[in-house]
Amino acid sequence: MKIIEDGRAPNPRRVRIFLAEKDIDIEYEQIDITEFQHKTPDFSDLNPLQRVPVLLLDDGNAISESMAICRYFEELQPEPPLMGTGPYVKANVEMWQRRMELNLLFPVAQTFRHLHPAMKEMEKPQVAEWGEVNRPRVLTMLSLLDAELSGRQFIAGDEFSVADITAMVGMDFMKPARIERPENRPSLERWHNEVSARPSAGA
Ligand SMILES: N[C@@H](CCC(=O)N[C@@H](CS)C(=O)NCC(=O)O)C(=O)O
Repeated sequence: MKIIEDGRAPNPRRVRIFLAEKDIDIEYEQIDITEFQHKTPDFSDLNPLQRVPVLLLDDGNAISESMAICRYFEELQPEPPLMGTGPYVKANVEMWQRRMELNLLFPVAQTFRHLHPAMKEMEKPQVAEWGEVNRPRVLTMLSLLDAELSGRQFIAGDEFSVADITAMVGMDFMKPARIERPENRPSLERWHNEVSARPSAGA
């Protein structure tokens, strides 16, 4: 079993943090997406969408989509739970995870992909206007999060979860996306400092 990834990219980082939280050791194979190594026929057989990360199982099955990979390991090793336990908490974690993916990580990534010169070859066509549309969406989400986090420790409640992982990776990816961190968001800063101090954040 191994994970094929590019260690610089945000989605593989989500999976690495998830596995570090669970203390799961796994082989990683690095490919360079800037050299289009994810566009080869062999890689496309594993993931026809040509994206990293991909989890390759010993039986030859391949799983892509970061959350599907995380789900596989959550089922394999439920402790510590990162996707909740019981119907309400599981649904609440999923709700926040999806919000963080669709309303934070995605607009940060779109800003990066459509405005950063380094993405010119990978994102075709690069539509600068679409990049600019997404920048304020990030800031709107961060304001909402600041208000939410004034009332609880983590994104989905009192326990660290996969929603925190997606949110932290999204927020950290603002730097390469050249989106300035907003000032005067004390609860957001408190939360970001706390999750960044966990050993898994360096995975
Ligand atoms: N929804 C996918 C997104 C994966 C994704 O977009 N990966 C990026 C790296 S963070 C990638 O492979 N980019 C290559 C490309 O755009 O051609 C997931 O959650 O894993």
